[in-house]
Amino acid sequence: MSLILPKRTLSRRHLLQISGLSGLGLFLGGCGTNLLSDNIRQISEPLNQSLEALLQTQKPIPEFSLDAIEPDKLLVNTFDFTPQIDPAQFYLTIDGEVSNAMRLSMADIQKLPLTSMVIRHVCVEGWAAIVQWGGIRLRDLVALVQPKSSVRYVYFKSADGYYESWDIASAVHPQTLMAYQKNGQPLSADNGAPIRLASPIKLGYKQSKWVTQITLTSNLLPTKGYWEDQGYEWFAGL
Ligand SMILES: Nc1nc2c(c(=O)[nH]1)N[C@H]1C(S)=C(S)[C@@H](COP(=O)(O)O)O[C@H]1N2
Ligand SMILES: [Mo]
Repeated sequence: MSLILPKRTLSRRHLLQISGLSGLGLFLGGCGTNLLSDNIRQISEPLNQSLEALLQTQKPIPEFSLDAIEPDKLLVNTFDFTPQIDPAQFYLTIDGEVSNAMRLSMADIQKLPLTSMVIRHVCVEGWAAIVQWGGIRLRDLVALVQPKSSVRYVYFKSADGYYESWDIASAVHPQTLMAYQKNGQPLSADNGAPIRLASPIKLGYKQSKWVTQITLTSNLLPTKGYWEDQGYEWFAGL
């Protein structure tokens, strides 16, 4: 079964609005085996006002052209091991201080609007690479779960034990993606398959690979991130 969001569903209007899309139907799959369809039916509130105001102020940063991509320069940088995740068994959980916590399959995620961008990835270890990432805007996922007005931070949990936290403004920036493609190809396991963070506004270590859970919170915990808890800067803006 697939579900077309009803016309008057505010979340759909807001999704289209914040994505800068128009007239594109948003189809969400799921056969009642996950929570998606039920949650979609319950969505009736607009994004909270503080988040709406934030979205209005955000400007995209300039991107590179496709011929600027440097395929050999993106080094695999993994602190421990590469999890092998079966995309058919995979679910991304989005929860925390939200009205509609969700569990999305890759099929669900790939039905949402795809954004592609060519940006520079910068690692503190002294290398950088221009990369094309394709995926869904994190702001669209945030809109779907209906955050409470208390939300200030976003936590990301990864399948290798990595964890990260971001400020909400950076998380809902129009070029912060949950990416499942790299340089026009499906993401490889080494680069974070089935889904990872990608953004031109944060250093490489903020860009969690193998993300399994996204949690919206009002507080920053004493554990802020894998590298941050060993002394790296938390904001890590570019
Ligand atoms: N889950 C997880 N995410 C991670 C890392 C990691 O070790 N585990 N390394 C980070 C660092 S330091 C960088 S530079 C980028 C590297 O991404 P790449 O391996 O796809 O080039 O992933 C980031 N995300
Ligand atoms: Mo890095």
